[in-house]
Amino acid sequence: MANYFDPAIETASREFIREMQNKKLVEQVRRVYENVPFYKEKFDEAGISPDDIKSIDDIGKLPFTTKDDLRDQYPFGLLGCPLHDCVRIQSTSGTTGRRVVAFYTQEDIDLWDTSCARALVAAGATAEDVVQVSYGFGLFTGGAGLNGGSHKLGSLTLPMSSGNTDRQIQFMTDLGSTVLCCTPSYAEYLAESIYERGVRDQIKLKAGIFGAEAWTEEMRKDIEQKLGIKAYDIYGLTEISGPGVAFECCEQTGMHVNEDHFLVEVIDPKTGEILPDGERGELVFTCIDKTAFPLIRYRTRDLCILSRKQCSCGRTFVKMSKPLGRTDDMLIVKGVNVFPSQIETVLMNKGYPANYQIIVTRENNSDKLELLVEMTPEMFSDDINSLNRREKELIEALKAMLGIMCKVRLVQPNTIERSEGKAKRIIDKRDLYKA
Ligand code: DLL
Repeated sequence: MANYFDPAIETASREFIREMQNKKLVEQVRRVYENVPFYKEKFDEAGISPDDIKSIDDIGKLPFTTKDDLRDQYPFGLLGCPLHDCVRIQSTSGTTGRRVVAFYTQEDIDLWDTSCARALVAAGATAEDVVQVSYGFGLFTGGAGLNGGSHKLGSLTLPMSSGNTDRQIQFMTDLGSTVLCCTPSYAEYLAESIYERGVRDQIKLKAGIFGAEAWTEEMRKDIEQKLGIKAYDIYGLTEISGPGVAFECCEQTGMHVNEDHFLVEVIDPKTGEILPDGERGELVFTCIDKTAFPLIRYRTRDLCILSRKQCSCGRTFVKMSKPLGRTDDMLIVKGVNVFPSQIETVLMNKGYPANYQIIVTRENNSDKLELLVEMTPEMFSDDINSLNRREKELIEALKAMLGIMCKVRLVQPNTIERSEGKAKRIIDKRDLYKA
């Protein structure tokens, strides 16, 4: 039987949702025009005044916000309120290594927590549950988001963060965790570790909320079967708040977008034209009631399909498909966003040529990032010690840039295959976007 955290909103009529969105959008557009010089300039340039936006039907008149805008406005240029009204930042890596820093007021955190509480309830959680949050804590939004949602719901919350698998399993068995929140690849790894330790009969899990990276229906079935749970997808991004922008319900056929906070569109990534429901395109979000980081028409670079078909769970919020790909070359490795341009920056800084290959694999449910790097003829030597030293130096510089460990293999000059067209720099053997 379906359950809701905010029944009046989650099952509201489309007319009610539309009216609420109209009102919030009109107010938000005025607020950003008055408070964010970046938006004033952007709207002025596009010849748009806040008076031109009378309802959500006018959304197409507004200019997009892009990842490049975030980079150019780093760190304070998109703030929608005085800095002293903010209580938190969260962050993620951006293109060319510059971080995305998102700000939150207490009200922004409250609406984010509510979004995550809705996701938990949709996965069957109640205040009686023990929620083990094994997403990373810190600047990454995963831990903070689900932790906040679980508090809001009143569940007993285990803020485990990721890693330390022995401790994860010990708490899971000793405290009787019933809901697990982590990346799908970590869920797979935990499942296997539980079997290896022979404690499968001691776990009480009934549901899992897994997201932050692409995962397939095959992975879902595998995790569900191994852990004896229902596995739910959850979507979000730091720029828009974090996890909980959209969440799956009992139907498990796409994620309901929390439309009272986030207006969603799918556009043609080439022309910017709004596409009808059912067509695949780039997801675009507008934060209609956030204050500190109020992005307007933010282009996510995630490719998706929207559906407004009636859902058996009773929720009326639009559903987005699992992300079906990206418009850029961002990789998500161990839940961490990695841009090839970050890797290239490190290589250039260390004097290597731009002949490299990034190979991503998944072994024993754990992502592995390997980098093949060509040396210049001057660097090349058959002294093993000097090669080892070089590899170690690169591994450390990459760890500092990306936040994760990768393997580096230095290869002789002119050994990486040259391409006649676009260089094939990324070989992702995981094949995750086939949902
Ligand atoms: O990954 C927020 C999050 C945390 C979502 C925990 C769900 C659970 P970022 O680090 O900013 O934020 O990365 C955002 O991750 O644009 C997508 O490309 C990808 N992504 C997030 N959720 C999913 C998902 C968090 N369920 C980027 N399926 C997004 C596929 C996802 N990709």
